[in-house]
Amino acid sequence: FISEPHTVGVVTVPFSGGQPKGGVDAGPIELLRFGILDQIKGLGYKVDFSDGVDQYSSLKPKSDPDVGKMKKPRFVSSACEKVKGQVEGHCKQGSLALTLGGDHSIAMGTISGSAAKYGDQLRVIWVDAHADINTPESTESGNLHGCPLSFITGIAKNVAPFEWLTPCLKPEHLVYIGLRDVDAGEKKILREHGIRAYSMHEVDKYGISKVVEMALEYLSPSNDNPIHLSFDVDALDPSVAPSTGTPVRGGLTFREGHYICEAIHETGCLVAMDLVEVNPLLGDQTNLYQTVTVGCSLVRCALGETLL
Ligand code: B3U
Ligand code: MN
Ligand code: MN
Repeated sequence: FISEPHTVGVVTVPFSGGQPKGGVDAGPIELLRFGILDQIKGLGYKVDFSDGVDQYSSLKPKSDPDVGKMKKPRFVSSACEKVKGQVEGHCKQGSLALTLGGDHSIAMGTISGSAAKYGDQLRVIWVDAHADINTPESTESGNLHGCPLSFITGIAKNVAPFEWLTPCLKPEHLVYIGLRDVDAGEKKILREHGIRAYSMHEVDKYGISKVVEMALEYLSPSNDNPIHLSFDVDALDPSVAPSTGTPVRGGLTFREGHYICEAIHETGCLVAMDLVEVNPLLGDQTNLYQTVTVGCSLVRCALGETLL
């Protein structure tokens, strides 16, 4: 398998319903304002942004009471179902699907969308401070941005109102990089399902290049599987990406984050990328500038900017 997209299909998801803080819905607008589309074109890609900046407020149900512990479940479900359709459309046209969030709950949609095209071949690299694999039972916060992977992997089954979502990723087809804030319930899930995780401890111990090498070798020993990169900016250290809802100290450096994107680009197998949890309303202008520009440059590196 070799992915040689000439076109990047951009999906903007101004959505914040998977967590309580306003502002993350303005992430896509800021990334666009800082010129992410022209930057992608500057790398030689065509940009398919035919959907424009989508509105999600119209999907908001009049009433959305908690289901068990889950907060805003109907809103999150319908937003993710819409995202799935868009990402699936881009993937099926042979474009690389780039999704700009929005909070990380939207990965239920993005990965369902790329899996609709690539099926069981798909592999996911989840770069995050958090494991985002709580089930509706294990979640302490009830925030669905902490849960997408339990739905996608089918560790949480038949969850109403997410009937449209069918499990599409085996736990062994997922790898984490950057973890440092994992709930007790999530640790149990990771252990029970034998999920491969490189936390900040492993990044310190082996160095980022070895970690990425091990992750890729584990996921795709012959380097022939399509890869979906889901990048939460809170994986980066808060000194690098401060404008995000749940910053955790001790994260990836600027270069470590970029190295991950560059190495994944080098595989030639990247088919989809999410960039999520940029919240322009948190922090001052300098924080915003830093966070949005680092987001843009991660995307450029995943698309091959640093190739000499
Ligand atoms: N694990 C916690 C915290 C969290 C997850 N994702 C973020 N924060 N960004 C939870 O709420 O499930
Ligand atoms: Mn996340
Ligand atoms: Mn996170």
